[in-house]
Amino acid sequence: MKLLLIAALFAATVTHAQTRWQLATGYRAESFHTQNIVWFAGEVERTTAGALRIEVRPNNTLYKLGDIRQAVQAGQVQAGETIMSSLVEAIPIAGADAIPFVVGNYADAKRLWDLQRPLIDKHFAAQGLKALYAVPWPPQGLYTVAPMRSASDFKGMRMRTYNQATVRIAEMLGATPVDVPMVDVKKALAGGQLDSMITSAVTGVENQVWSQFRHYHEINAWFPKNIVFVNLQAFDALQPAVKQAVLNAAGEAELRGWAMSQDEAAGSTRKLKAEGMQVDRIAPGFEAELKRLGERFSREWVRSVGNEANLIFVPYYFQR
Ligand code: PCA
Repeated sequence: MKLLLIAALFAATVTHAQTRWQLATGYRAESFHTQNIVWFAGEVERTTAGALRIEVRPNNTLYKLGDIRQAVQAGQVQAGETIMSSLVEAIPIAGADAIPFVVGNYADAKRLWDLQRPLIDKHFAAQGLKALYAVPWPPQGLYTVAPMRSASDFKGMRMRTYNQATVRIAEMLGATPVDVPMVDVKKALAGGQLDSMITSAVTGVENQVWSQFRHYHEINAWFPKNIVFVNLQAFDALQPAVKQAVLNAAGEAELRGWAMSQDEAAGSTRKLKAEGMQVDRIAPGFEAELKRLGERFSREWVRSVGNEANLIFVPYYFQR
């Protein structure tokens, strides 16, 4: 009896010393991003001997993807993940990884992130947030129900969008933007609501889009990143050793996540082919049209973001 009591008291002290965070994300538990977060959380728990436990809440169950940043900022939930380019209203520079045809491979995506990160850290801190790590989606390709020969083929088509950049691109093509969260793409397709979309091969596989989309064009348009972050006060409240453990695990998660993304890129494209989709490049004329559209997008973007755009793109283009 006495032993039990001691054990209970001990457990109570340990529980008391334990911090618990919840981490909200809008992507499915099976997504490679979420699996990486779960792995990260496990590392944090292990290396802090249970002093910090991070419970991952996927699939929009705690907060919807679009509300996660505000919820973390307001301290309603300690941590979250979102797609960085969805933060452009609060942090314009967060859209740097969703500009068409700037980054065409993972090495350049990494160079871009290295230049973008200090600015993201600064803006996050000013908003009471701390960025932990970011991981790219595989390259963004173009899905269509029918073969496309030129930009004018998109007029009046319904194009699925997931951030402000994809909305602007749909507008430039004369298509109708339809905002569909990643986890609802399959449903929207089954309901016949979409004629095209720009996203990764892995997102196509997760939503089994081959039932509707027949074509996947590998245009490598951009490499958008998901970012994992935490409320700054919650982070600052941790013991120094625990903080360090979180940062170490975040560094590892970033490296691991980039490798996972590359693996997914190749595997998912193979899967799309195996399911009978036609995977190819687009006709040169159409490609040239898309590149011009990308240039127009870049000009608009730089103009709206101002000087911080130079802090990224002057070194990106001129200091290799
Ligand atoms: N998948 C997510 C974002 C980018 C991607 O590849 C989506 O389609 O919403």
